Amino acid sequence: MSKWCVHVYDTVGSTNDIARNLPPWNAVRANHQISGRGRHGRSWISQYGGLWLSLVLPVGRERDVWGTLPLAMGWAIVKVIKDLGAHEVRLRWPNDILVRNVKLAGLLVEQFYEDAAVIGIGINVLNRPEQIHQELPCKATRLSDIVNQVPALHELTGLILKTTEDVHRQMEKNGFTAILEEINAACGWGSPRQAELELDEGIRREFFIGVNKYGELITKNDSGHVCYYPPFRVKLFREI
Ligand code: BT5
Repeated sequence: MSKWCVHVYDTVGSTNDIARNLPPWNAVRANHQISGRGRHGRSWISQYGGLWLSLVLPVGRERDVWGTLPLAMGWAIVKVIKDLGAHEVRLRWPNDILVRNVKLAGLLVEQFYEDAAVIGIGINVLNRPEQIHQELPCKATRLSDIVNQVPALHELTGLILKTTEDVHRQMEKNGFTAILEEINAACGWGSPRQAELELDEGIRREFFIGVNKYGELITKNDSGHVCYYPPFRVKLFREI
């Protein structure tokens, strides 16, 4: 039997702000968010027709979990979308889900308490974010453009809850390393590529190599030096 208790709203500010007051294994879904947010103060367009969902998950007290949780949960969403028949779905470190090179979904993982995480998941399903945001044409896509049969939002929610619960269990049992192996084996990152990293100290161009067991980005710079970046250090990660 599922552990989840789901609360459904029509309009909210951000589902993450409702979920932050709930204990683990509660989930909040809204049809519309007025102030949906992304990372580093960016906004997230959340019209009717998309899936705007926040899950409260229990986490152990080990520091490493925080770096790896967004990737593990991103991988859970990729699995759900692949199972719906979509091809070429992959992760872009640290929290994007892309179809080819355009963004289908994003995750915002926030920690309000030491032992619980709020996993905010935004998936474009029937909505067209590019109608609201002038920058997004060619950068965003939606589920209904890539699968033949789009599940109803409550069904999609059910699939996500089940898969995130499975991945969470797998993480508790075997740690993140096993999931990382699965991501790498299934080409979760796509092919090797050059990337641009926006850091507090400026922009760097480096070569994406992969992700380590702490969820840190591994890159190589022009002089062959290998660098490691935890997600909070990188404001923007662009593939070139
Ligand atoms: C993210 O941030 O990708 C995390 C998005 C998480 C949204 C969920 S919805 C449920 C929960 N409640 C919330 O308030 N948030 C979470 P980031 O990597 O910072 O990407 C933000 C950027 O993506 C924006 O600056 C835009 O360029 C672009 N963007 C905004 N809305 C989009 C959309 N609907 N589809 C595709 N791209 C979008």
